[in-house]
Amino acid sequence: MQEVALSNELFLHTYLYCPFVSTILQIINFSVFPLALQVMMHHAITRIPCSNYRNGITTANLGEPDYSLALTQHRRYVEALEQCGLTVTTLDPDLLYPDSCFVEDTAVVIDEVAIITNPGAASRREEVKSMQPVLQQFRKLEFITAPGTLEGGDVMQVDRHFYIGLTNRTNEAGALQLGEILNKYGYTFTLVPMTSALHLKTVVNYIGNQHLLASMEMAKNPLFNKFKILEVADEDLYAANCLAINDQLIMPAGFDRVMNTLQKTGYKPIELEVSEFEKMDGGLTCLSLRFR
Ligand code: CIR
Repeated sequence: MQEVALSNELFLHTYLYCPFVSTILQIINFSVFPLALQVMMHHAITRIPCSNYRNGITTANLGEPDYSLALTQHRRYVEALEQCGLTVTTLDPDLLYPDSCFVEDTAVVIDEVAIITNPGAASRREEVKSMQPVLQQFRKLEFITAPGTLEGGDVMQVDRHFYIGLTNRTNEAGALQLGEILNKYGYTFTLVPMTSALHLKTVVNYIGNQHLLASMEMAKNPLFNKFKILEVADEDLYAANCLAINDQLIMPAGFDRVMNTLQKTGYKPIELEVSEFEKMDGGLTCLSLRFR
């Protein structure tokens, strides 16, 4: 794994500093390391689901989650992140907040700083408090403040650019606060008005090499014109939330059509069972914060 990581970093440097070689390498390299243009991540933070996890917010209509199965699936998720080369900090369950295993929503972590969010869901707003001392060990902190609201599930990074979804959870004031912080560190951003999805990354995810995995609706959005889009049919929508991490792509198990599309495009996805998180509207990206 370390060797692959090294080779990817070397590739990234060549890509950045030598444009001609980069074009050739990009063509050859994609067949070997489809995700090689992704920035390498080193750390992840996760939180074990709490025993009242079933009391979290959901619109899925898939029945109550099985707590013991959720714990098993969470353990396998952490193992998968470790196999992708990440050092994982796993936090204890937090009984006060049934949705607290979905840590992605509590922060946006960039190389320079961790931005603590202000979740739009009232029942989740205080989740951020216990994340602060954890993230402080890695980064200095900045904050999204009221009246701004923002959840990490609405933030999609593509290299040095960020797409920020405007949803019921993330309002324009919160998105613009994040944008201002990002600009300060030399990143750019685009706001993405959304109609129905819970979060932006519920329906569109960057999986490296200029590829987006996207719902039919997002695939038509002119904001994403410059990407190569792999469309996900409405009945497979849950699988639009795949997790590209270092040289790997993790996808939810049981979506053969999406698996096929990804394989034909050169990916070799790792499947994970996450049924008990789907029941609570959570996907693969929601379960961790990942950073360098
Ligand atoms: C919620 O509704 O907030 C949780 N039940 C699911 C959050 C999923 N998070 C994410 O997509 N980033």
